[in-house]
Amino acid sequence: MKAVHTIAAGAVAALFSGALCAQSTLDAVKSKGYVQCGVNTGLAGFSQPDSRGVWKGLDVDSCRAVAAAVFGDHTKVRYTPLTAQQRFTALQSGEVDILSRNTTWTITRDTSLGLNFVGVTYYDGQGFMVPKKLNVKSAKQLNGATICVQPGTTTELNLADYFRASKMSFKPVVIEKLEEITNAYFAGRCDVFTTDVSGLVSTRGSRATNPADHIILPEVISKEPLGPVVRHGDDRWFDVVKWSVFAMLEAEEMGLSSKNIDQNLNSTNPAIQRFVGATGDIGKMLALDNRWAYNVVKQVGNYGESFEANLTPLGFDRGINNLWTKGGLMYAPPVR
Ligand SMILES: N[C@@H](CCC(=O)N[C@@H](CS)C(=O)NCC(=O)O)C(=O)O
Repeated sequence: MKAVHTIAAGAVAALFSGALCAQSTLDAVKSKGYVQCGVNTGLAGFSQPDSRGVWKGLDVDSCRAVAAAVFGDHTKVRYTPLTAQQRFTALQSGEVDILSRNTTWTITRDTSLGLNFVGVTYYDGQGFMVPKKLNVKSAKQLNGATICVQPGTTTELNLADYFRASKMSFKPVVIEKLEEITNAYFAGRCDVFTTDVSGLVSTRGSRATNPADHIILPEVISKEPLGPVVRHGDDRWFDVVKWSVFAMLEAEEMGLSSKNIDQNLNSTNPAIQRFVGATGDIGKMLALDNRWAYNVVKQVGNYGESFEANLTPLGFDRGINNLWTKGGLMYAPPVR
């Protein structure tokens, strides 16, 4: 018995020393000089390269916020476009440091896939889009419909649940690539395209020949809280990513923006002084410069600025993604 105990204790000690000696993601990111960020292959408003090849969007801004916090330079990000099916393996294998790609926080992903969701950057739900000419007014009229859906998504699972619960049948057309699935839908190869409502609004606004020819049905059949994700087992990196994202929300709540944060560097408000790093040592707690949050807001903007720059032009309302102080769900824990 004694020998067994000794071996077990030795194994545990070895495991611990291995874990403690392994280079943390923050150290690895600092030494390579950039954050490798997994993003969508091209979803307007969330992550898409512009005509000059510069990645833009709400999900991209989470990556830029981390780079601003870590390096004081929001451009120190490299992007890996990932389909829904590729995304978790890319994060688990270390190919990317963060996954910021319209990914729904679920218990399965948070536990058995070995991931940590840092928070929610967009509260969403699954919907259905149909051509107006089909004259469908409700999802309850979709019995027997051909439905375009992407594999490896919560969308696929919710779709099956919803039709079973409603005692309806459907014919799935399962296509992995966004480009191909939207082409299939717009070419009439399926009657319906289903995904997160944000994905529907985005693809309708950016890819339909005439957006007004397509309607999004009133039923929202699921909760899809979307947010950035990191790997299990690296709490310091988890903290850095989490607070970089929270800083954008906290800034909006405090009335700090990229336009006015410089004027606030000499604020007499103690909460603002701490936030911009004029007092206290919050930066040190994160192993970052004390100007980490200032850099996020100065270079990337607050959450509302990102929303307005990326989503408002596509017709998105703040809705439940407004701050809790304005009737929405967006709430950052205190930066203190
Ligand atoms: N939020 C859902 C769905 C996310 C998702 O992948 N949606 C599709 C439709 S907008 C997409 O982004 N496809 C792009 C691609 O796979 O390249 C999830 O996390 O499973």
